[in-house]
Amino acid sequence: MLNIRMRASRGGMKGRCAGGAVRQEHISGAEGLYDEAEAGRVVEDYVRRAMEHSRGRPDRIDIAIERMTERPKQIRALPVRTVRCASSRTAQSHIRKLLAAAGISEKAVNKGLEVVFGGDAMRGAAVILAASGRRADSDRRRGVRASRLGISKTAAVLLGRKLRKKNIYTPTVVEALVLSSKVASCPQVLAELCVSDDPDYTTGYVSTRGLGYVRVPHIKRKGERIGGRVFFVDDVSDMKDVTSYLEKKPVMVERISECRGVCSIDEVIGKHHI
Ligand code: PML
Repeated sequence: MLNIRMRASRGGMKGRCAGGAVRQEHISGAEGLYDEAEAGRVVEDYVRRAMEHSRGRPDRIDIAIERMTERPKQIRALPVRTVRCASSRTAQSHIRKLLAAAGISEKAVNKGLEVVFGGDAMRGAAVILAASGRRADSDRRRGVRASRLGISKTAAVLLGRKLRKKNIYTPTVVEALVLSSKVASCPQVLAELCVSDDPDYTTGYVSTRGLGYVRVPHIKRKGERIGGRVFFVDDVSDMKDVTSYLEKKPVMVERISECRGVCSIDEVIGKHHI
């Protein structure tokens, strides 16, 4: 099995932004776990996606193809729903309630909101200790990147069908759900908060094992360049184990859960799926 990853960017200097150098602008990215026979088709598809992205034409596309030496762990996708939300102010209140329901302290939530709305673009996710609110990722600019993840063909077809029924089928939703399902399968992770850094994409999510993948519309205002991801972890976690699982362990979504439509925040918080 191969892990194929694509990252398209424009301008700047990879990995450096000190001394006045301009940081690379991220255009798009994608990854999955595939059989070797699919490599050619997937690379072609990724290059086309990178070239045709609405954020503009990249001047650099990095493709990495890596053979997995370990069989992927098979997981079930988180159940999906969308919380009713009409403004970014309501979104903030929903985020607080959802994270509190997962046992994240107010201190840690404040820190998480600071990361995603603070405007400091990171390539990976910030890791925050759920009780103390302390940042636990060692490289603050890079963070931790959930990777070596994918969805099987059968699961992708089933998921596509379920998401279409709710009118939310897009590659963005599928990829975010696959990533958040891997993140939630990491035993030390209690919750994830995500706000897209795409200025035109205003739906984010909070995901937890208990509540599932909860989409939050209007998490930011259109045109805002802010965004980011936060993984909230148990304070006693060994960060080496967490990072190694999230970045290196191959994980494949093989089964799909329920996809519901729009629910009120009380319905979301009052009804746990496990
Ligand atoms: C991203 O990858 O930029 C974040 C995507 C968030 C998707 C939220 C959704 O629409 O379900």
